[in-house]
Amino acid sequence: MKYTPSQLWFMDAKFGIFIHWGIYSLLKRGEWVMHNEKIPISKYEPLKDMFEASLFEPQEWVELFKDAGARYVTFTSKHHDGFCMYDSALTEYKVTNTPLGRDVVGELRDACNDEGLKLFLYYSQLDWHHPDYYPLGRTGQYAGRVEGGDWERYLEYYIGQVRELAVNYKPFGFWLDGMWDKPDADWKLHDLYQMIHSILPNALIGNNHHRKPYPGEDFQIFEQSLPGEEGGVVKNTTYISDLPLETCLTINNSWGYNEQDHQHKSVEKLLEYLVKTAGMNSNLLLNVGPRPDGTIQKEHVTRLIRIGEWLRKYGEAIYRTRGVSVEENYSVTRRDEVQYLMITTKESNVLKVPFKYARLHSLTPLKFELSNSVLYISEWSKEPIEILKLE
Ligand code: H79
Repeated sequence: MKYTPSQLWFMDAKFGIFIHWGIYSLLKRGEWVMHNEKIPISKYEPLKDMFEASLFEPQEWVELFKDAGARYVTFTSKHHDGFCMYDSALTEYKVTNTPLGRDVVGELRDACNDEGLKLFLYYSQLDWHHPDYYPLGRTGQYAGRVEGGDWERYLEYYIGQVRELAVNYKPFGFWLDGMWDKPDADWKLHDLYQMIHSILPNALIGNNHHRKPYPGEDFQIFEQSLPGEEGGVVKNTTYISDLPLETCLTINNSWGYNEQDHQHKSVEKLLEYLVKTAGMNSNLLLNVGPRPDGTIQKEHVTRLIRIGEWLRKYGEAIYRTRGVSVEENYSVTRRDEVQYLMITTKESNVLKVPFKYARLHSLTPLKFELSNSVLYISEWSKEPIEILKLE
């Protein structure tokens, strides 16, 4: 497959930060709280009058993400609750009508531009708030909407909103989600993608529908598991296309801020994901869910900083590489003629590797010998992941 310059940029970038932030953050129980707790629109809407986010500093977010080694940011412009985090002309249900009163997407775009990070916009095609999202899908039955909305009008609304995002914010790409709520509906995908590409010919479109990519999509998304892996709540397709790949992942088990969720993955685990996704030729999109006040919880900040420290030391094995393979104990990436063998589990001191008598040298201070495609490790380093370079 011949890749466009945007796709090549994307594949080289390797690491992005996902942000889930909206009025659901106020309830501190994740971005699905409206559906999970059967909160009707009449009770949920008033959250917008409480959204002050007095510590929202997009510049600080973006500096942190840059320090973490991320090359791009993907932000929820509208999640399933239907609330818009940008200044849409098509609804009053938006962040500029909150006490915060600022255009969050616009400010984040400016901050990203200042720091040289690319911006992708997440947009939920599923909408638990819009009266024309009808017939209802598999979720959103407790919102209290009257029956009889007009699906054609909803299509105009949502495609119109994506058009606004394209025209007004010119993101590097779009990250769509929620189609799985009505898998058999006509979402006018062809029109949607054509519209985006007519306004922004180079924009990258990805859609988290968990299926084989559709024509017009520029990258393929996997959620909460490595490409091709089965299992978990999300039924990703096991089909891996030729498109650039991206795997999105939560640090704990929540996308939107969840005060009760303390199951944060260790830095070592997160680095293992980064190395494995790179070995699979995929990007990693790692999520943070800022608090309602606009700050990012310290458990996540410290992890991002440590990932950044690691990438500053060993980023040559990740950035601008292509995946070669992922094995039980190690992953391999390459850049032109150079290959990197990254050992993710230090269980066995004897590893069968794909190199014969090659000239390997270590980037991490471990002691090893290679003989006849077998690597004998006599001493591990203290680094979470051992890296050997083959030139
Ligand atoms: O934005 C984040 C999540 O809120 C969103 N995608 C990520 C990036 C997401 N929503 N849902 N899921 C991910 C997976 C959930 C699927 C299920 Fe279901 C919802 C399983 C059961 C309820 C789909 C709908 C399958 C049955 C009903």
